[in-house]
Amino acid sequence: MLIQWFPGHMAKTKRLITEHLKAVDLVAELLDARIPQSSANPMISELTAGKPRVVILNKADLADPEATKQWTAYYRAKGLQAIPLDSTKPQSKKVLIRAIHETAQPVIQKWLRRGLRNRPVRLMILGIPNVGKSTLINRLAGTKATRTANTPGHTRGKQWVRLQDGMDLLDTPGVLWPKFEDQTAAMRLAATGAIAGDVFDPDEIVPALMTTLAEVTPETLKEKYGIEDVHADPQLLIEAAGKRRGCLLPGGHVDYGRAQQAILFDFRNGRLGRITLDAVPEADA
Ligand SMILES: Nc1nc2c(ncn2[C@@H]2O[C@H](COP(=O)(O)OP(=O)(O)OP(=O)(O)O)[C@@H](O)[C@H]2O)c(=O)[nH]1
Ligand SMILES: [Mg+2]
Repeated sequence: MLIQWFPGHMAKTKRLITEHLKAVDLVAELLDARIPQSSANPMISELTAGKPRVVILNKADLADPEATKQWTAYYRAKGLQAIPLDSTKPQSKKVLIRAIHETAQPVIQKWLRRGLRNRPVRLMILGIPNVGKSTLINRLAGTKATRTANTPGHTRGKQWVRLQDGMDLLDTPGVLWPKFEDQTAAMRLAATGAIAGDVFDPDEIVPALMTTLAEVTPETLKEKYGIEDVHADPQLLIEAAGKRRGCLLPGGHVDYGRAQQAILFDFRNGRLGRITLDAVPEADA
């Protein structure tokens, strides 16, 4: 599978993030709640070593609430703060500010012991493409227009936005590279839209998506596409879905290409309901 994230690009990203990390006290790691494992950068722990981290399961409005609960518990069991979020909703700001504040407590307490009061906690947002970084920054910091009213903070060359409660947010997120060597993860990233349509082949992605849907939510395939035998060959599942969605050629045969696009559209836009593709690893569940 062709995914364009070259080694040179990766090295540059790593340098940039490492550089930004020196200036922050904590990181917010954004994951896609539908695929927490697949949307995680494989080097995140290494990259952020030593910094408190809050895991944000974003797009939780599109994910299965029960699975999100399990994922939240999974991260908390690992000692990480974790919250589900729909950052398109205004209410998400309050929830997030509270979680960041909690995550920052060890840092704030350490400063207090050293007599440092009123020092703002600096944070940055990290995540793979399309996971919602800009939406979240805008939610926290306001639009560009409101932001420019803020005086840039302490560190030269970096733009900070003062949030409430003595928190400063770095105005540019760290864009992490996705887990493209793991084929299952790559498939799920493409299915959710994290990988642009021109660098993957629907003939690879959609059959794999159908197989996964048959595993995690067979009843959805029955309800939405009228598929009875979810264990049939994925090509047959796609044809059945195409028929149901009216993707037909003049002779009445299914237009397979259009059927694949319709399935992708339905999944990405929540038309199939709230679905999580990644299950919590068995041993840790
Ligand atoms: N349903 C839903 N959509 C979201 C949420 N957060 C972001 N989005 C949508 O996801 C898409 C990508 O969001 P962006 O904020 O642009 O993502 P990004 O991480 O900045 O993407 P890049 O800049 O390309 O790396 C947009 O269409 C957002 O509206 C969420 O919590 N729920
Ligand atoms: Mg962005």
